[in-house]
Amino acid sequence: MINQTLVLIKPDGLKKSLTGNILTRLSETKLDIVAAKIVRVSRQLAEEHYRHMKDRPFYEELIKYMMGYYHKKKVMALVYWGEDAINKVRQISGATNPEEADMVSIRGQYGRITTKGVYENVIHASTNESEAEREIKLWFAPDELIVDIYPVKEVKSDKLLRVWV
Ligand code: IDP
Ligand code: MG
Repeated sequence: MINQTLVLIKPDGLKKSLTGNILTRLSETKLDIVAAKIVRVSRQLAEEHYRHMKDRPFYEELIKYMMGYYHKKKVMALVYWGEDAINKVRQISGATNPEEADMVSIRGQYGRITTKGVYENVIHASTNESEAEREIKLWFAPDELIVDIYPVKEVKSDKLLRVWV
């Protein structure tokens, strides 16, 4: 089944200069990248992304991690699309806990657990179709994807826009 999934290269992945390595590993899936950008993560975005983790003891540390506690406060967001995209990307990413992850998975290769107990696991990947839909819509606007994955509507807006001079 063809589906799509949100991938985030988390701040530790960027800080460790792993962007190229992670994208190379992901290219093994032979999936298509249909959207990509660098994002500065606000607290609001981090909290919305991880809203299902709110009751966990490590929640506050997790939010700080996603906002970036290194000077490189950014993540790379991508949408991968193709046959069984969600499972393929989860598979190559590895288990959540980098110590338990298969050593040749992305998290097994590059992740670590901090002394504060945060799983710095360098990559996020959606786990199922409804999570992927929620997350892709959270991180991307329709026009940032080169394919129309979900239905869109047109609205008139008098919002102030920044344009090139
Ligand atoms: P996932 O990223 O494999 O889908 P989730 O359970 O959705 O795993 O957790 C979201 C993120 O929260 C993980 O990627 C990891 O960074 C962090 N996390 C999850 N469980 C723990 C934990 O037990 N201790 C510390 N951090 C955790
Ligand atoms: Mg998850």
